[in-house]
Amino acid sequence: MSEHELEPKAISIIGLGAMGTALASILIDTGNTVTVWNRTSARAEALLARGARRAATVAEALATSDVVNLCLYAAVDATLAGHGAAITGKTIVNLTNGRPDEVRALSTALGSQGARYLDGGIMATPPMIGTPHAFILYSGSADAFEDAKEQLAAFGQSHYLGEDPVLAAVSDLALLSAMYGLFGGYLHATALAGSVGFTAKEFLPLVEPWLAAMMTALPDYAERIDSGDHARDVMSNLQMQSVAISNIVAASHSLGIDPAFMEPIERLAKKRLAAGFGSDEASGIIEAMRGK
Ligand code: FVH
Repeated sequence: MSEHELEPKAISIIGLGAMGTALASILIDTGNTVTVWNRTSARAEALLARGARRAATVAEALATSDVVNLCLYAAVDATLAGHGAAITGKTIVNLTNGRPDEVRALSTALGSQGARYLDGGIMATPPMIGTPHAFILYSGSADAFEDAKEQLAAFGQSHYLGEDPVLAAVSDLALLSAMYGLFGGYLHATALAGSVGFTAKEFLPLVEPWLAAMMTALPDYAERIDSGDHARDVMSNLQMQSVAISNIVAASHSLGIDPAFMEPIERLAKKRLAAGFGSDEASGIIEAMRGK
C-alpha cells in the first residue's frame, strides 16, 4: 500500500439509485470493501461486477460494516425498522434528502438503539461524486465523523457543521432553495423571452452573464441581512424594484406565460413596501419572509 492509499475499510451502502451507485463506485475505486443492498436487487449488478459484495438483506448490510451509508429516495425509517440489535454500535450515515423533524426523530431513535448518527446533504449530482466540485454537508456525532471522515472524503469535500443533526439537512434544503430559485427564475425568463421569439440558445448569451453579474451582489446582501441595515448606501430601492417585479407579473399574464413563479416575490415586496421600507434595498424582503 502506497503512502497515499487509505487503509481498506468495510463500508455498506443501502440504496443504489443514481446517487447511491455513484457513492458505492467511488468507495470501490478508493480501495474499500463495499457491501451493497438495494430494494430492487438487479440495480446492484454493475457494482458487483466491479467488486462490491451483495448483502441479501438490510440486516446483512448492517452486520457487515461498522459504517453504513443510506442513500434512498424515501423510507429511511422503514428500511431500518426492526433491525434494532443490528444497529447497535454502528455509524449510520444518512445521505438521503430529508426534513429536519424527520432527521431529529431518526437521530434520536438510532441513538437510543446505541448507534452513532451522521446526517449528510449531498451538494452534487452523481457524475460529480469523487471530483473536487462535489461537497457534502455533515452534522451529528462528531466522533462518528472523525472516525469515518477518510472514507467520506472519497465523495468530495466534506463540511462538518456541528453536533446538532439537523444542521446538514436544513443547510441542504437552503442551498437547494437557492438553486430552485435560480433555475425557476431562469425558466421564467426563458419562457418570457420565448414569447417574443427567442430560442433558449439565443437567449443564453444574455441571461448567463446577467445572472453571473447579479451573483456579485450576494456579499453586500449578506452584510445587510446580518446587520439588519437595509437602508444604507441604497443603489436599487425596493419601491423602484417592486414596480419592475409587478411589470414582470403583468407582462407574463399578457404574453401567455404563467406568472406563478414570480407572484410570491411580488407579494413579499408589496408586504415590505406596505410596512414602509420602499426606500430600502430589496435585501429587506428577507424581513417580510421572516414574518416581520
Ligand atoms: N441524483 C441527484 O442529482 C441528487 C443530487 C443531490 C442528492 N440527491 C439525493 O440522493 C438521494 C438518492 O437520490 P437518487 O438520485 O439516487 O434517487 P433514485 O435514482 O431515484 O434512487 C432512489 C433510491 O431509493 C430507493 N427507494 C425508494 N423508495 C424506497 C423504499 N420505499 N424502500 C426502499 N428503497 C427505496 C430506490 O430503490 P429501488 O427503487 O431501486 O428499489 C433507489 O435505491 C435522494 O435523497 C436525493 O435527494 C440526489
